[in-house]
Amino acid sequence: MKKVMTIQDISCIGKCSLTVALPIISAAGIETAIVPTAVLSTHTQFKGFTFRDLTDDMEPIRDHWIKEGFDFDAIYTGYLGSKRQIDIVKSYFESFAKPGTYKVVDPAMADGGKLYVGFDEAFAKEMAKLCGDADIILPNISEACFLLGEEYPGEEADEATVKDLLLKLAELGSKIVVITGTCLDDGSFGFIGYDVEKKEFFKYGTEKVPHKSHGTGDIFASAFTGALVNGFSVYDSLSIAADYTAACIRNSYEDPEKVDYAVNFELELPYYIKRLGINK
Ligand code: PXL
Repeated sequence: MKKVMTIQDISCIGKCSLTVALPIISAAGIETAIVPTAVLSTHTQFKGFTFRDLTDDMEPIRDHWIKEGFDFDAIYTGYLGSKRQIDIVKSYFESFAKPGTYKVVDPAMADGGKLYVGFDEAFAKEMAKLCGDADIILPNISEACFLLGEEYPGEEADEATVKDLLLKLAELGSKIVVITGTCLDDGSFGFIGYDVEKKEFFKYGTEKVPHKSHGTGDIFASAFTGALVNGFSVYDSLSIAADYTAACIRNSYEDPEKVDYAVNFELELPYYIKRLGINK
């Protein structure tokens, strides 16, 4: 069995970070090892959330795993709680990434032009350094701007603006840079990416559903990692992730009993599994 390590928080309620990464990557038929960075009562959209920092556990977990000789097909990082955690994640990359191990960084820290509660620009600068150590980075437009110290052009930024951001992101050092949640010039909604070695842009869009929610970036990154480790190309993995995320958003949009803090990712897992061709 393939094995993925994912490093991010547990928001006990919120359907984001580990509570989506673990079920989605497991559904992809992959053993999923987790490094919880913090435990929150809810994600940070809610007021008054609790926050138990687990930074002090991260190095002992790493050292135990080194002793046990564990290895991984991919290391995927999401929401990290502090600058110190970013440094520790770098040491995880150094300790566990072998040739062929994908390093996927989703710099989850902002949306709608604003940093999530608890982050500042110094944190974003540190995150930019971690992006330099990755193979693939998956920021949304807001995160791309905070990584670069650029002005936020709005969610409806056109393709030329996004491509300009991609070229700047490429200078951080990862091999493939992708901006998620972008509006394409043909009116669809999806991602635009840049392959640094091939010097090629690529893009993919699905029908735009007028519904926005926390956690969709985490669903996208988890579904992408699951597809990639199943042997799909980077482009096909991104497209599967975009289709699955769009299906989750549409499912919630059409659900009269939807919650306002997350999307119905659970109900579309059969679609994701079908796209991966598992359980044929
Ligand atoms: O979905 C990103 C995310 C992850 N973790 C926490 C969050 C958020 C978004 O709000 O608050 C704790």
